[in-house]
Amino acid sequence: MALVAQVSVMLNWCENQMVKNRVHDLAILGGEPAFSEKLYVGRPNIGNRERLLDRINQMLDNRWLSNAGPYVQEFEQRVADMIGVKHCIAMCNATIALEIAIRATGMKGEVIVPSFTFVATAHALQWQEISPVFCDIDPSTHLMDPQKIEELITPQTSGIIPVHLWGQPCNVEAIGEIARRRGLKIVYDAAHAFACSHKGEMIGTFGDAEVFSFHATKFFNTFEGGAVLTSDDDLANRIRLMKNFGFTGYDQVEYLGINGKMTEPAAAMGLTSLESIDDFVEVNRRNYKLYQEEFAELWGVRMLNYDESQRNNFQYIVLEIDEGATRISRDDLVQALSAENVMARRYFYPGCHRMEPYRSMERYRNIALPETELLASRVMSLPNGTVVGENEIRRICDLVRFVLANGPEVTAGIRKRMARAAPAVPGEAMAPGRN
Ligand code: T4K
Repeated sequence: MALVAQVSVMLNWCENQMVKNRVHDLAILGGEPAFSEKLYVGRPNIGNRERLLDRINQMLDNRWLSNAGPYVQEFEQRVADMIGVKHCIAMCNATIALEIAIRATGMKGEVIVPSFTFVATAHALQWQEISPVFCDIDPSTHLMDPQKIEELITPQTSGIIPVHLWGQPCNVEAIGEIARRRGLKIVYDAAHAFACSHKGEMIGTFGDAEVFSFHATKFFNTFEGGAVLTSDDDLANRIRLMKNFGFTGYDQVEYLGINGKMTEPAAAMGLTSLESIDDFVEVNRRNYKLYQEEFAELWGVRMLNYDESQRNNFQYIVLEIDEGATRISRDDLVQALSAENVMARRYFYPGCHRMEPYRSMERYRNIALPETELLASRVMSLPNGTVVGENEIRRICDLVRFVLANGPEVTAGIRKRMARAAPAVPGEAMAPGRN
């Protein structure tokens, strides 16, 4: 965190001549919102509409809407080629893809996962009555700490699900070595990491299998969608059968299966998104560089940096707010920004272990995850993608600076308003769980 004087910043924006030079100009304290429309984290990127609609029309003419149709097959082939794996099995979403990969790799008993992740990572295990064993993170990367994995292994441990959080690669070498030595399976949750690489190899090629998410909020989407990638022929075959009820032919079922299929419209969107993927990444990268420049010298704020020697999708703009230095909490900053229609998010507050069903379960009662707890209290994400440009980003950054420069006053103003609005209800202003 670089040092910079805590000076009062006057916001003087070209658009609408919006000026905020007193704290009471902030929308949370009664002023006008800086943006007339909400700026979301996770606004979908849309590729070439004409191409998408052509594909959808073709699909309607063909009357082939699901069940391994031509678009799904083409999409799977293109993704497998792009990543450099033998098999890509497209699915309806990444949560089901994780569940199927977990089952197909034979995980059971206990599986080690980070708590600092989207709750789907843990739920994919618990849904199958496999216990997630939460591992702490390395605070510099937010990724699961391999040294701590080893300490959590018991005779019941069958696997590890590390998460390439924010598109950053996990320490695949150290985790792979532990798994080999201790006879454990690895399925990487690569929900954030499509189009990212590690030491020149694409994410999607590591572990027994990797799972991408193509949800609407990801920089690359198929509306809803996901995929399992693997180069293991037997595993791929099991996964293909399991995502289609276990059918091996008409009227013939070989496995307990489920319905995890991707639909043709989703694959049509995926093929169209693939045609624009380089543009999406370039926009994210350009925005990321701008945020980086704007936040370079902001006392008490650390922005997560990506390793630019590797491929990255630069989707997530992640800040850590050190309240001791900024004199305003992350939660108050997020509230102040939301009132301005900058819908910053507290991904991944409060950590899975503090969500149900885990927080009420005996086995998680005395769990110690100090780095996860600290990070969950500090972290926030800002909007990125094709819906924000230079003007919006400079204004968002001006707002962040303005709020931070007036931290104690903003905090006091928020408390005063809260006390007036709800004098009898103590506690958090923001609901935990959804952040
Ligand atoms: N593993 C990890 C590490 C993950 O992050 C995720 C999903 C998964 C596994 C599971 O993947 P999927 O099964 O979903 O494929 C969102 C997404 O729903 C979720 O996919 C994603 N991670 C997570 C990080 O973010 P929420 O609860 O934040 O969604 P929501 O509805 O609040 O939307 C986020 C923002 O996006 C909103 O502020 C509005 C905007 N938005 C959303 C949608 C759906 C739009 O502007 N347009 C839209 O169509 O979970």
